Amino acid sequence: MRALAAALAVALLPAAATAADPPRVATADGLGTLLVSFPGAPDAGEVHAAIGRFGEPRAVAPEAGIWSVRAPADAGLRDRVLRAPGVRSAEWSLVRRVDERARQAQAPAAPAAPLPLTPVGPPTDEYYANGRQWSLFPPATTWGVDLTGTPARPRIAILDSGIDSTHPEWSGPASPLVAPYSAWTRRQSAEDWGRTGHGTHVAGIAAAPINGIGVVGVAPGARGVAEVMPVQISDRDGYSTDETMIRGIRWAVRNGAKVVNISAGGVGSSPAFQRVVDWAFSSGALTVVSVGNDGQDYGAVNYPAGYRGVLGVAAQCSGAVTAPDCPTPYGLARFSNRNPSVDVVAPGADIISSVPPWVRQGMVSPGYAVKEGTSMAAPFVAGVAALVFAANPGATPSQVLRQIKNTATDMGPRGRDASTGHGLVNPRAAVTLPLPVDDPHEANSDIAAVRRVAAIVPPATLSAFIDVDDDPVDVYPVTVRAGQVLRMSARSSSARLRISYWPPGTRTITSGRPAATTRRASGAPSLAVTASRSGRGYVVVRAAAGRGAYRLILRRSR
Ligand SMILES: [Ca+2]
Ligand SMILES: [Ca+2]
Ligand SMILES: [Ca+2]
Repeated sequence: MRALAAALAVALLPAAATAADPPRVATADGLGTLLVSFPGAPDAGEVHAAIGRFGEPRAVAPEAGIWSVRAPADAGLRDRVLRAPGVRSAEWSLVRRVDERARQAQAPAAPAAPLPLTPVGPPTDEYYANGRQWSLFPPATTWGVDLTGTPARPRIAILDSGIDSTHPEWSGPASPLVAPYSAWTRRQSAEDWGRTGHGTHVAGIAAAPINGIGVVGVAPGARGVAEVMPVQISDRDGYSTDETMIRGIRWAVRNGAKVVNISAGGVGSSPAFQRVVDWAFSSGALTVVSVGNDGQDYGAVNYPAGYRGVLGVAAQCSGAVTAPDCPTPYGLARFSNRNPSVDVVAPGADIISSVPPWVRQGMVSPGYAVKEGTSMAAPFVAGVAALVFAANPGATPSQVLRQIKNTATDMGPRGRDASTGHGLVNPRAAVTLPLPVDDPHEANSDIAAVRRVAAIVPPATLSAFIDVDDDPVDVYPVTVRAGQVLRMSARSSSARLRISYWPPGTRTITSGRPAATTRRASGAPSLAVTASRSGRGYVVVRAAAGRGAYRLILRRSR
């Protein structure tokens, strides 16, 4: 197993952190991993019958119908697998990379202008008490230790290089670490093996315990109260693949994580990965992802940040002006990607947190170092998400996702923009304001996501939420009979909608054409269609503009 990691690391060698590296297939010994998705959740026998001739199928996330085959990475194979019966999608597992910035060799940035020390209550943890953790104090944030008081906080899974369980923040009988797992070795152990201690650093930002030493996390971990799950998905050099990430997400969700942090990404997307994100969302877990450090205006979208239903996080600067990264105090870091994957901004430059003892780069004292990157911003938001879940028992990922976006403080151009999304995350508002109503049908952006949802039998009236930027498509399975007239209408006061109808047998609404669609988008579209076939049809509501609640009314003749 170590050999696998070593072989992969070698194969991936071009490690230069150039902007927007092209998509790269993760290969070792000329073999690649083809991620294959099926409708529903077929069993091993069915999968073997479909694709066994291409290689031994391996379960990756069978609950979401995701399997893989290892095979020679040649272009023709994917096409052949795609033609196999029942296969919905097939893509090579691509390489991802942690979103930590390599700090320049020059002297570390001048320390931030000393922050006025606010008397903040109990934590005596050194770097909190002396104000070094600027990201937890005004004017950067509205976070306060009082927001962490709710006793039961959900498990946060840190999908990364692992967490150093011998570190004073993470060791001893009070250690909050639970259910460690390595998607590389498949063992239930996830010691940080990263050369930069990336995972231990990310974990500290989200959840370092209040224990009188070192640093304080946004949602401080504590055994039995706010637990932290180390899931190893990256190799020693910070590289990961779609397959290891999907295995990591599966482990996290099956072991009770409510928040999944991924501080890594790369270009190139996959329907199979989207499906796993949807499955995690429907299973009650919110995925928080860094948007990447390529720093390009409207540059290529990185994944998993770009998938629907994940919270994409960009990086905020501290009060210290460090050209060229941070020309504006508390502004957006120049390295932070600017594109539609950005949902919110959080502190991501000059961030001190825990690291394993061998890490020297950026070291402030043994076991503590400063890093920067959107990698550091994502776990801040993961911590906020955990606090929102804690303050609202029973909250769904859809509610927590929208709460964090709705309560963010606008930055840059007015309203949502591609550089800063909805703005700077506002922990106090997110934790203390009432949650938005649930969007109970999510995740429902394509047919695969609603595969296990019972079909609606008209007449029925549904309430849901839609957003042209973040949640533009809702799919509803509906029972129809040949010859029946199905009448669909929607009402929204804030979004312009379009309705379409797709007949039984449709596999995806991302290609092909609907059987019928409204001509124009409006606040009150309606559509009638005579079903030509009986079975499970699909009513699709799309937002052409705006966002907000809507009602969908379904009726049928006879
Ligand atoms: Ca601490
Ligand atoms: Ca804005
Ligand atoms: Ca929706």
